[in-house]
Amino acid sequence: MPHKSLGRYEFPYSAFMYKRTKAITNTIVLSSVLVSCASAAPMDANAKPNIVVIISDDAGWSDFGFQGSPDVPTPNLDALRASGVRFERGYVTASVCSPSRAGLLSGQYQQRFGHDTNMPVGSKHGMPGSVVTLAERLHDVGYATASVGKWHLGYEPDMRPLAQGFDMFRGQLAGSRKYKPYPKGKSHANYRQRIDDTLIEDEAAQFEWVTAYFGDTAANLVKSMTGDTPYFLYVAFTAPHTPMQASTVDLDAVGGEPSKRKTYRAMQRALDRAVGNILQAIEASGEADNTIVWFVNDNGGATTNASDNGALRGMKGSAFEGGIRVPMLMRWPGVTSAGASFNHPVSTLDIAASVVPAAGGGVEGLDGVDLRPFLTGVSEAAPHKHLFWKRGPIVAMIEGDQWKLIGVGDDQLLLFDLQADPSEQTDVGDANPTVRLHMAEKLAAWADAMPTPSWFPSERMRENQLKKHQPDVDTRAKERSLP
Ligand SMILES: [Ca+2]
Repeated sequence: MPHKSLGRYEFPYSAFMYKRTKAITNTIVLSSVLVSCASAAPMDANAKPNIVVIISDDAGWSDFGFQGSPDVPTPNLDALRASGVRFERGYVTASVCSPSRAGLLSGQYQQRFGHDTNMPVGSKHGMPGSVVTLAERLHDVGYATASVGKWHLGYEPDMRPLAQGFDMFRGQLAGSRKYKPYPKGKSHANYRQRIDDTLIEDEAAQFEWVTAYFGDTAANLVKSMTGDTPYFLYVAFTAPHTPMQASTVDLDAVGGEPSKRKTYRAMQRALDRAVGNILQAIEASGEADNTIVWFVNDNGGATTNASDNGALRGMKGSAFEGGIRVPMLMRWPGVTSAGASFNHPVSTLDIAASVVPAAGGGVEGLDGVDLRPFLTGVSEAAPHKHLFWKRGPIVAMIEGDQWKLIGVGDDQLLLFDLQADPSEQTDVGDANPTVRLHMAEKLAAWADAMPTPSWFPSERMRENQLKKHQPDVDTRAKERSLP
């Protein structure tokens, strides 16, 4: 395991050179000069790839142009899709924000460290400092690392970004916040933006809208990355998570009568534009050919934000596909083909398992699969034999491309044939008792091997989880009534 230390890393990089976002003018001048120099030099084909992971929050399965949405245009993300692969069956490791991020950033099933579910704002719980993160693995092999946007992985000092492998943090600790600046003179410590670990006292002097701020900040970081130091940039937007807030410009642009859906569409518009800024900065850096870009939504469309989960059953918080199967794109020059589609199940666990070895780092303890041979066609098999989920009273498992088992409480097992029935309408357990039994044993063995969760969902959330997997919750309206 890489050495784990607390506190800021003493990493002599020049890449992340700007210290204050309001010093952007200077940064741009400086980095344009450096970018020009870098572009003039021939690129080393063996150079370690830059790695950019971009996350949206609570978006619906259908709510992107590249997912076929008729009313949510996302031209920038569509361009990313056109230049890389779309994962038709991309899964996150949890149906809610915090454990999903814990799985992605640790590269492990987050249950291994008791992080099964969300923790309250300001809680002492979170992803333990002892977990070796993707950022730490990359940092150990020479990467400059930056986290921008929503953290939501813990509030204690040893759980914050600077203690989890990131050289820099430009974001907030809490899982959501209002989109406009907080006023001066109030605390809002968990919600307010930070520069590393220092609260921005006067947010209005820094930005007007937090979605644009995250995009601009990430784009400026890309511009500041120069020379031989590879970088890992993790950008977690809060859009389109509640509160439902959109700027007048975006509301006017999407048109239509005022409604929650209209606001949601405007929030997606702001998200796509901010992602576009990042992608543009990567292009302008001259290093797009050596930069991996991953885009993924963190969990299913939320019950509260007017998202559209399309044909998938369930929403955020559910083990049905609508809670855990998400829009996912990736561009990896030399590995992915432009416009390709990948049909086998993949997981956000595979991000670390794919990029860390490409960066020359250690993969010990990672739960994912290196997707490169599957994406290049070296292997035609499915990357995963099994994928597992567990949160509160619900457990689930996918086997191969076909079968999905959901365990509800102590006494209910639901079996679905995802190939014949991707919307999970018909429990086929009684018709396939051998499959059900075999999978139940496998799932129980996995769940039993995990430690007791470090904290638990509230009793109300637990009850909602049980209810939302019952057969009578068979409409979107009923799903929405159970957050
Ligand atoms: Ca979320």
